[in-house]
Amino acid sequence: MKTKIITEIKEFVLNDKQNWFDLTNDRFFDEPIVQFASADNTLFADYKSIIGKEHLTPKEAFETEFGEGTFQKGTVISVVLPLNEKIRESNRKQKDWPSKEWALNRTFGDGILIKKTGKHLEELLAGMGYKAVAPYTAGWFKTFASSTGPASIWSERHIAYAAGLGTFSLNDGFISEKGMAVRLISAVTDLVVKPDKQAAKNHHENCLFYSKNKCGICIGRCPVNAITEKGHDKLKCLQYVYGEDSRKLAVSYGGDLKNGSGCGLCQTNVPCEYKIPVA
Ligand code: B12
Ligand code: SF4
Ligand code: SF4
Repeated sequence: MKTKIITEIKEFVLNDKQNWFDLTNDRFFDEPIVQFASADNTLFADYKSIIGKEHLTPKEAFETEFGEGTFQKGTVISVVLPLNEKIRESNRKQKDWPSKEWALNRTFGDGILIKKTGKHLEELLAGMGYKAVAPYTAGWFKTFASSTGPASIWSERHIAYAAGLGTFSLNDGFISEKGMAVRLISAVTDLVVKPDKQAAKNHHENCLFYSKNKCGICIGRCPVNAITEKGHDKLKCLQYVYGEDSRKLAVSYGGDLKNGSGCGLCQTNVPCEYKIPVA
């Protein structure tokens, strides 16, 4: 079952017609990584205190979609979508605003393919006789204001952490085997499979700043000083990444006003851009 799901998701992402960027003449996303967490993983309950009581457990997410009492046991499938080299490369040179490639990926890559992959997971599981919901794609998905800034009721990075796909970092970004310049999506299903192991000793292990007491290069990459040795100022970041200037920039490049340009300078031209930098 696991092999079939992994193979199908890889094929879907690599062959989907919308996973093609004329500007770079290449894909938006390269081959994904797919891993599995048990819905019983105690981390999901811990997230109620780590993130906020609004954050859903897999059972709550599943039952929000399919109704109370529908979930007994199951699995959370988490997918890492690595950004293509050409998009990453274009953003490495940037100092203030993201490159055209990065900004247009927000509209035509992130804006379409993250959710499409989630929907594909749902359809794939349905075809195998199981129910599945990708919370990020659901009509009831929402963000909320937590005590530390904007958060959501289904944090893809925390889900990926539970599936053993990587860890967090100084700037909050999730560092996977394919680095930080990745996007994430997941689904909860009532299919039960053997979960992947959590290899990390703690939730910061893949970041050089915490593991080796060095680096901090992302601090200097941030154009609005939203990153310091104390961490990431989400409100400063939010204003820059999705503020009015970012929206205007996205439109000037031919992208969508609503999605804005993003930024991601802290995800490119850094040692964790496309790999785990901790040897
Ligand atoms: C709200 C949001 C934002 C907010 C807040 C970000 C944040 N840090 O939470 C703002 C607007 C600032 C933002 C900015 C960006 N975002 Co955003 N955003 C989201 C969204 C919608 C929800 C995030 C969420 O729920 N956060 C919850 C809070 C609680 O997370 P946190 O504070 O980082 O968590 C900390 C604590 O839990 C703490 N902690 C303390 N004790 C413990 C114990 C344990 C065991 C653990 C695990 C953790 C822990 O460690 C964590 C890290 O410091 C997600 C999509 C999704 N549904 O997940 C995308 C998402 C996080 N964004 C993404 C991206 C790409 C961006 C941008 C690069 C913009 C762009 N596209 O150009 C910037 C990058 C900013 C940065 N340095 O991270 C990607 C992340 C990819 C990655 N590799 O990390 C996501 C996952 C979208 C996606 N589907 O791929 N974003
Ligand atoms: S650039 Fe360095 S300090 Fe910043 S997240 Fe990456 S490894 Fe950690
Ligand atoms: S996304 Fe941009 S504004 Fe936000 S922390 Fe990273 S570099 Fe700074």
